[in-house]
Amino acid sequence: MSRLILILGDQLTPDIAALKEADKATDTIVMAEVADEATYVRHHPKKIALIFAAMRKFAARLRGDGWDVRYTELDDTANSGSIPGELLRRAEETGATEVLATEPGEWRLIQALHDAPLKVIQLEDTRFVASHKEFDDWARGRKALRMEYFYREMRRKTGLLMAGTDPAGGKWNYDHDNRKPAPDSVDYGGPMQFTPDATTEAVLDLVEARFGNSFGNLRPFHYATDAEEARRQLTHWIKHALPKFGDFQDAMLDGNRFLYHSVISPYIHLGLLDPLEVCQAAEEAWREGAAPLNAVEGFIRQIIGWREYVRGIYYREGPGYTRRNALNHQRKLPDFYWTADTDMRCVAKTVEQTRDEAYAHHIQRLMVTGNFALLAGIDPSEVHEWYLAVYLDAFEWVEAPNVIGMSQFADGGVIASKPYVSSGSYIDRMSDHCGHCAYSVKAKTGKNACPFNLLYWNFLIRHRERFSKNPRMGQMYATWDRMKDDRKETVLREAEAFLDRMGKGERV
Ligand code: FAD
Ligand code: DLZ
Ligand code: SF4
Repeated sequence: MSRLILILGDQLTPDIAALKEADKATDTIVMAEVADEATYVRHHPKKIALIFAAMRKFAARLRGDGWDVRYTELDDTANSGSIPGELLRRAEETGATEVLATEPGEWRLIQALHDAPLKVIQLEDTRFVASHKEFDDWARGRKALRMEYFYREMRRKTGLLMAGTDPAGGKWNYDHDNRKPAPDSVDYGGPMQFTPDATTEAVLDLVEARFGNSFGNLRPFHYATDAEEARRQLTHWIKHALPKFGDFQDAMLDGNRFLYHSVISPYIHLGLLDPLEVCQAAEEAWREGAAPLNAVEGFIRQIIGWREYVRGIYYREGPGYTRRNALNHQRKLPDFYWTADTDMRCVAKTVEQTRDEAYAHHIQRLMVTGNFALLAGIDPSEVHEWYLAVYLDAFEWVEAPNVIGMSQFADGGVIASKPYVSSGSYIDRMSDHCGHCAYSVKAKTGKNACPFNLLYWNFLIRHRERFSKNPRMGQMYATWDRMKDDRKETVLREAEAFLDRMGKGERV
């Protein structure tokens, strides 16, 4: 019996579940660049280019290995525009009656495959440390699903940074040694820059013609587009940046976009790098004395801890997760998320960088654009769409828990035990943005007051009923209660006036 083997744009792994089950002699691989996937949000052009270039190179590799690959380019005249449509077309072409797929990373596509007018078997994606069942077994019966405990299970399961049954160095978590403020200078030049080859250049031309008007600069394009290049970036980063990754993980600098971050998340998600291989390479650097434990543990925690944990939450919480809005936030996403046209230096810098690179690091996403959206009461589904569109590594299974859960508290506390909100003082401590800003971070009220300072109190007071009993937030409410009444009134009035100006589209 001949079957179709579906490989999606983020399933570019030679031993992905569907391929493992396939038979080279009788089965046909289907890969397709389709309008549905390229437009379900207005993806950053760099993201589309990365995916298409990596897909084309992976298809060539599979052909080289002897597979029959039916690849549809976006501009092919017969292109039906959707994944189910392409499966149907290829089934008619080959006489195949069944499709083997690896479960997609988004409910929308899982459902579309389920509803397709031919038989599609969806196999679990085995590129993760924890299976759905393992995560659910861990989660069942727990009152709170805290990442730290799940992470310890993953350390035990993988044996990463373990000394027998104990954690290496005696502690599970070295975060206490991390999170230093921004350094004066950075002795790492950022990720490797790869010159686009003919395949990538052809994709860049296509993307420019079709998606050139979307938010984001397509060129220059220097990201890795195959497994070999991605591995070179990993090796480069381990050698030159991993040792300081932990120390400056949360820092931000006005003149440096990458600091010591790895910029490998898109490569792992696409399947160009294996998450365990990445962690083992980092562990080896520690065992050889080339990187300190706080850096290596911090990095491994992000991958076998956070990455696995958010995936578990996404599948466990089900298809309605992206529509949650526990705080009933209704404001529209301000235009400056697309234009960078704001006097708030930290926000402008993050949006500019996002436009240019399709990349911002974790603290920019969480404590600048995420924090502002939460403080300002932006509708979380609009925030979710923005994040899903603008980042190279944004696939719903990983993006939604980070945005809806961690950043916007829209899931009501499934992921975060308290909302990630802060006034300008946090940004001032961790970055040098405030020194370049039109607003004053020291000013709590008045014309120049940092909007984060005003909105911080506005947020806490709006949600007093929900959060004042949270043991981790009591101190903040006590500080508010000690303030003089006329000061409280000024803060709240100025915060409302700011939101009003922003809502009218005035420059803020
Ligand atoms: P590094 O800082 O070098 O970290 C190493 C690796 O750890 C990353 O490559 C990534 O694989 C993993 N990692 C770190 N933090 C997380 C996390 N919270 N969840 C999952 N994996 C993590 N990550 C995405 O991959 N896709 C997203 O769409 C995404 N959206 C986010 C939205 C918000 C609001 C926030 C706060 C975080 C988001 N993250 C997302 C998590 C994190 O910001 C990125 O994984 C990280 O910035 C990727 O850059 P890097 O490879 O340089 O990471
Ligand atoms: C993100 C994306 C884009 C832009 N284009 C395609 C495509 O044309 N063909 C394809 O197979 N996959 C694409 N993808 C990735 C899918 O959207 C991704 O598999 C789902 O969002 C699930 O993670
Ligand atoms: Fe951002 Fe406020 Fe600092 Fe300006 S003063 S950079 S708005 S935190």
